[in-house]
Amino acid sequence: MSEEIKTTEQTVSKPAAKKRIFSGVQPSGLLTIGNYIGAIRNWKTLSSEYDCIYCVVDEHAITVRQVPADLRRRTYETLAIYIACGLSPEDNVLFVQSHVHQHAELSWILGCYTMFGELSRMTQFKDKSAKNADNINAGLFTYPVLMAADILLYQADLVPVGLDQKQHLELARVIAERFNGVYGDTFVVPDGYFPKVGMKINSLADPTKKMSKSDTNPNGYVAILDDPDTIIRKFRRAVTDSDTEVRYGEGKDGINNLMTIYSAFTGRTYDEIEAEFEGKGYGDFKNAVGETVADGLRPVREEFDRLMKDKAYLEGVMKDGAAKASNVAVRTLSKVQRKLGFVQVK
Ligand code: AQP
Repeated sequence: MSEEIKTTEQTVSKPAAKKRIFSGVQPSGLLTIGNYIGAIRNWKTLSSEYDCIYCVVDEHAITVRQVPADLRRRTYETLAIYIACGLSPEDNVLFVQSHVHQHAELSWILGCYTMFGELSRMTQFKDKSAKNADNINAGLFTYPVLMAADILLYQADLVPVGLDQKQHLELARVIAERFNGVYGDTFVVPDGYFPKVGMKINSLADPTKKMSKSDTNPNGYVAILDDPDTIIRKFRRAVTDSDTEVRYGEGKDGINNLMTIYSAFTGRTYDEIEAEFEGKGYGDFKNAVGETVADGLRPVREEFDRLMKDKAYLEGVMKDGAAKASNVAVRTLSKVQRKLGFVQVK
């Protein structure tokens, strides 16, 4: 069963029953519970309902200097985390961005349909430029164009991301609409999918800022692979306020953040959490959050350890995933090139 999406020059076959999802994580550090709650956990939930393509976006990672050996190791690790979080390679396309060269090619083309002013307004560019003042490279500036290429290449209907990527996703929609406006329907205009709880998990060291895997302060983030003692210790140290009541409210960024994390791991509402910790202090609450997160991540860590011992298996997944992804990517890029007037010889 397939539905034909009409374009001016060609029809693209897509399954009628299942819409397509694309998302990815940069192997730019140890994946955090921000990546987990804001993104990967939801990918698993969506996996049965959608046709899912999940990528390790290594080309994005080099917008910030990476140590080659670390980048290589983290690429394997990120893929292993995807699988350990329950994304089976049989039911999802799992691959590495640099293995499908069409991402970079489409990115160049889309860059010619993206305005300098649009990219200048991206808050992530401003934040990352401030953090990497000695390396404000053009890739950091055009990062959202590559992200648009990632998504549009697969004609994705839905993109599950955290709040920090909302602005980039909106730009991807603008680029798709602009291109479609000039050349006729070419790209599916994607919608964002944002989690109900945990759209933005904040740093434990500074709860007014997003938790980031590239944070230079390891107490700011909890890595998915941190051992249980480390996780519990980091939560015990989490910055809160001078109040003592576990209650969600204004001026309580630290507690609000911990309640969001606890809610994401237990499924409990804020009201239920307040009731659970009524009459108890922050210390008890922090311990409970730490233990719950450590327990929740234990199966992921164990499966990760098992997978990392089998590099050949991971490489097989990468190869197979890249072949499947390429099948779609080739078709989209060729359509785009034809529409642009590039000569194609067979
Ligand atoms: N703190 C967060 N809360 C909720 N969602 C988050 N995501 C990242 N951090 C949080 C979501 O995870 C997905 C992958 O993100 P990414 O690795 O591609 O880049 P990022 O958003 O820049 O994440 P980091 O951890 O902050 O990476 P670095 O430090 O390398 O820049 C996205 O869906 C993102 O929304």
